[in-house]
Amino acid sequence: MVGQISNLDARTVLDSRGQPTVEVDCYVDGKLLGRAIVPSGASTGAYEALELRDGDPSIYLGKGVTKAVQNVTQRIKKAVVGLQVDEQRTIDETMIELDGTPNKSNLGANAMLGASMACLHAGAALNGRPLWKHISGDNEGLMPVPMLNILNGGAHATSNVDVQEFMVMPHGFETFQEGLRAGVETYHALKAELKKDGLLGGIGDEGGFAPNLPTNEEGLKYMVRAIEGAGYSTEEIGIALDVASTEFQKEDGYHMGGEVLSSDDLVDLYGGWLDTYPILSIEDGFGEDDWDGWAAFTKKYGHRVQSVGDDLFVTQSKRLSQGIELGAANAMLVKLNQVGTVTETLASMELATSNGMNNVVSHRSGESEDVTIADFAVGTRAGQIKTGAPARSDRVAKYNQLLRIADEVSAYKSPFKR
Ligand code: 2PG
Ligand code: MG
Repeated sequence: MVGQISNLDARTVLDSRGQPTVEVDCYVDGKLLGRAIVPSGASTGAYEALELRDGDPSIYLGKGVTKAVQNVTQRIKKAVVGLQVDEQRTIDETMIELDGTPNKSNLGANAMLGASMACLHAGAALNGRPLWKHISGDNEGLMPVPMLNILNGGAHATSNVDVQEFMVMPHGFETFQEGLRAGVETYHALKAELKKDGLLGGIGDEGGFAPNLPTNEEGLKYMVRAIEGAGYSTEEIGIALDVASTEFQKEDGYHMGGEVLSSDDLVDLYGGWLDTYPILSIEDGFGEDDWDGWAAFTKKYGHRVQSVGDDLFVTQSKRLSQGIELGAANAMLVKLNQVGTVTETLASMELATSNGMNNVVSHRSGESEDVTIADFAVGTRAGQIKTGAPARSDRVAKYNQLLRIADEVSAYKSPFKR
């Protein structure tokens, strides 16, 4: 029989923040056919699958991943060697069973996802197909509309801006290449605008500028200035926000802009922003347990804006089902490491789509040269991807991979085209 996993190897490598993370190699019939690096978040949701860290403060400040690496090279390897590498579901189910916990705390979601993605790559290589085609199967690929995070705040910056991500969405273009170019030119225009005002300082974890601003709304104003400064209209390029509000939700409410706001206050605040700015999408506008806040907002404004659950759903079918029942959101953020296997990610996406919701494939704030999510977005026909600013190779690598894929896939259909 050909096509069987003959070995899994793993090691500690570094992510874009200089933190250790897991890299896995998948060997098939004695040959190295697939490799993947696991990303890592900073604004992680409480319901995410567990990222296994050693916790030894003398090594990488407690963030070492030697146990996770060992879990790949010993327990996971033992369980999957001999399986057909292109039977992704069997491989993932074998690992899930071996782990035996609801949150992957036994093997570690980082160990499991590394193995899962390395096998996915190896399966594609075995069949001589590009990864996106291996994922799409009989379906055509679809280029995603990119969300470029050009202004960083929250947990990804040291500024005073609460909103974590101000992204541009070039939705009014015919091709991915044109859309990306418009987004990149807007990034450069933002730099010029900030420079003019003496606000150009460092950049955040995802490559966007990270100025101190008097208010969150000031960030929105800069976004419009940047879009127009680049010579585009707000009809062609919209704004997407990731408020990441779980980060500033305390017992007494949302600590935002120096005030303490209730869920209702936030609904009104976002409503006001929607009236004034070309916002197409708001992610994590409410905290991960504030189901009522989510449902109230989506009920009132869901016809005007994409309401995206990240920390809320953590890419897990169980949480998503609850959200569907409550009408909590109309889109799901897709992060493979929140759930820990390719198969479970695909199942959650399918559940979202079959309930009329959008999927937005996403990077983590800690990334690497691994570009799996670029192919994943095209192959699953998600239609949207957020993968940072066009700055630093950990972010740019994804856009460059999408540009390569765009040589073969031209379909580029924005969910926002009117
Ligand atoms: C998010 C992500 C990615 P992190 O909140 O959507 O931008 O951030 O990886 O830090 O959770
Ligand atoms: Mg988020």
